[in-house]
Amino acid sequence: MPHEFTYDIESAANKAIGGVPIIHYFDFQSRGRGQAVRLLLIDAGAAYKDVRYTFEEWPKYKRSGPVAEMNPTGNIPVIEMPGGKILTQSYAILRHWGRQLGAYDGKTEDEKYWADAICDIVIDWRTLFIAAFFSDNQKEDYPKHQQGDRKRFLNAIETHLKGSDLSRRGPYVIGSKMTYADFVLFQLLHDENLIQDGRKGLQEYPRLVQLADAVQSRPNIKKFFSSDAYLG
Ligand SMILES: N[C@@H](CCC(=O)N[C@@H](CS)C(=O)NCC(=O)O)C(=O)O
Repeated sequence: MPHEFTYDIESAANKAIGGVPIIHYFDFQSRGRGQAVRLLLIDAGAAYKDVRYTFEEWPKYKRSGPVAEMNPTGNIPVIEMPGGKILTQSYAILRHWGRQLGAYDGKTEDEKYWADAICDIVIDWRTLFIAAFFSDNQKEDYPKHQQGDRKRFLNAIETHLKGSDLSRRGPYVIGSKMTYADFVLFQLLHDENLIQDGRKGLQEYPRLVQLADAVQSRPNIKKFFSSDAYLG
């Protein structure tokens, strides 16, 4: 049976997004696309309920049962909202909640474009990360990824953030205002274990350190990381 858990107390942010979401995702520590979605809720001070599937039980739930019925692609995260509305596709969910909360996006068209562009780069990177990390040949494929694609993406994003007029001053992707793209980027840096151990994995990437520091210093995110709800 999937493990269930509720985080925080229902708030005005829950009202803005239509209630307390139920997040169906892997029981995969505080990692993955599901955690990027949770991070936005945590930052906004919204409560959520987790339904966590172990990797062992997941194939059964993917084939049949509520998740299979809720999402024709058979993927997670899947979100159930009160009243039965179903949300799928993590990046679309982040943008959707951002609009409902009137936050987490740029103001100008250029800012919105830039947040979307950085998010798209992270999407490409995460796809390659997952392929290597969950490969049957992980022992060879993940180190190859770390030295190859991961370095390429780190260099590209660092260069973008240092070079763009919007990003240069930081700390976030579009400057002083946090967007959904910051959650997406931060979560991948976390999942690649680059921000742990004093940002050791980001020694050559000071602009990414600045971004990670800013995200992790936000009051609700800081509180989450020092709570029992943070699972590594
Ligand atoms: N574009 C989708 C991708 C969803 C996806 O691939 N999810 C993975 C977990 S992060 C999954 O469902 N894996 C299990 C499976 O494919 O059976 C999103 O962002 O939500």
